[in-house]
Amino acid sequence: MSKIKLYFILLIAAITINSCNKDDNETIAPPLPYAEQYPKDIAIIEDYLKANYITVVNNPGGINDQDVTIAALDADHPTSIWDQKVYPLKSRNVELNGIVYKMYYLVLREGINESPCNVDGVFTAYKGEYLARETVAETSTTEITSTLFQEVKSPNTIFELYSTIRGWKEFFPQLKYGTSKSNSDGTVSYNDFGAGVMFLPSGLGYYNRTQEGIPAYSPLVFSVKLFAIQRTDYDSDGIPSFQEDLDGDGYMWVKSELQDGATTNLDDTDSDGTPDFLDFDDDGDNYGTRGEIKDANGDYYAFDKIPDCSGDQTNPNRLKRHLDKNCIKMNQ
Ligand SMILES: [Ca+2]
Ligand SMILES: [Ca+2]
Ligand SMILES: [Ca+2]
Ligand SMILES: [Ca+2]
Repeated sequence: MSKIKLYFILLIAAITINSCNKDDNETIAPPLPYAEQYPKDIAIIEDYLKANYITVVNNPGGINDQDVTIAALDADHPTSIWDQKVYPLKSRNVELNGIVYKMYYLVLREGINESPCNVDGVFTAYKGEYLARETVAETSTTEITSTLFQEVKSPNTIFELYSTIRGWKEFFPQLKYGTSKSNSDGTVSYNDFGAGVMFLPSGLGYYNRTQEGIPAYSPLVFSVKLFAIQRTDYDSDGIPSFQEDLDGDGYMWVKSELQDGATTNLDDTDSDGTPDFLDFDDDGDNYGTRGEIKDANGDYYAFDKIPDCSGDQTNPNRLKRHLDKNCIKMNQ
């Protein structure tokens, strides 16, 4: 290749990169105030819940088991999601960006196995729709529309809740996974898995970020099936994240995400601002947790056999020694 040709190619590449940057800058508008957007979103969601009914497929072992259809009320289906009693409509309050968001959800079936914590991985089949309020031209009234952006499909990836939208982090710990069976044709059947539907204000979704097929500021409806979970260990200390959930509520947050006005993070042993699941030295004694959960032979204790400072391994209320900064570890 001649030098001139190469130079020309590099020049084109530089122009392309620069123009991409320019485009990116142009599409980034400052986010709308959360306090203005949230009331619109929650009104859309509540109107939607009152104007639509839900049907759920019950077909154990079938690929369509727990598939969800939501459609407008009619003479044959007069009971709204809001009013029906088959699947109690529940809600969680989520404090984020100065707003107390209300997240409605339905647990269609809880599942029979363990729940993921909010920083585990989930293997899920899901369907997604976004909601909008649109004006009907003839009557000048408004109606809520829902648009499918993800048809339900067999899962092929694990989503780490640590990096998903907030609504997923909040909802999945409410479900448990079920059982799985490999079939002779290479497929896998899932049974008794947890399934549910979450109704998310845009602030618990993508907010001002436009996603493929989803406009910015869209309230979202996800129906999900939880087939399997994957435990994580983000601080690589040998203790899975879900076992660093000290108050056992299924959720772990960094300080800025604490809920209900809490000023103390119950999942942060040494109160240094880094919760245990991200802290390689949970008790702040300058000895890494990983080294404190080994026995005299250098083998790791099973989690429920980690002793306290006296060596006790059975008292369920003992303070395990990696969480006790006054425990002298070098002699053990
Ligand atoms: Ca860990
Ligand atoms: Ca917790
Ligand atoms: Ca800490
Ligand atoms: Ca330590």
